[in-house]
Amino acid sequence: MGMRSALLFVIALLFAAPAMAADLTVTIRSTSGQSVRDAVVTLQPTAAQAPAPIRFSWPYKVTQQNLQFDPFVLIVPQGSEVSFPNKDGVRHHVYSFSSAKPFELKLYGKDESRSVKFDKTGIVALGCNIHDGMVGFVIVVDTPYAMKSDASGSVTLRGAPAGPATLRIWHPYMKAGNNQIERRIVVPAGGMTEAVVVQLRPAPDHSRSY
Ligand SMILES: [Cu+2]
Repeated sequence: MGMRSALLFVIALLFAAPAMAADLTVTIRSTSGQSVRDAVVTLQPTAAQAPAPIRFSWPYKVTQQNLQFDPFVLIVPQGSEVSFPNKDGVRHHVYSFSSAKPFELKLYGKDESRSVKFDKTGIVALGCNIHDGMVGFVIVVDTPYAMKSDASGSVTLRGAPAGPATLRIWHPYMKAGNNQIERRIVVPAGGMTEAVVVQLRPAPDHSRSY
């Protein structure tokens, strides 16, 4: 690349960057003061977005290992193909009754995998016909601004457009309609930090605590 084309390339990059992109950090605690992990935070800007393929950095995969779904909560863009590899020495029979994607993957064994395409947005609760204790969730979204909270209860959505938006926080055990709370916010150009306190029900799956 010559000097002149290199310069043009840099200028093109500068103009390609979205105007006033902001970072939004959300920290989620329970009413008992615990950091809440596995909460799904999504931001839906009110202004129409240019349609672009949404891609997340994590694999679109739910492994069955040690009689659990791993990860417990997976966020994928609408239209994604998710693989369900079995790493256990026993067979699993993965299913969902959720309206966003009812499906059934009949019994399959160790080191076998199946996949499912999630074409509608929504919450898809996963279960196994053989092992009642296996619980998991696939969250199908149509926004690139989506992430689940880490062990410190925190999420940072990067590069969100400044302006009005709807912020949603979902957790499988949240005491709220549809396990979700919703806030209308205005994302400032300089970014923002939100602290949210949520009320949780006890986890029915005793292998996890919140
Ligand atoms: Cu199973």
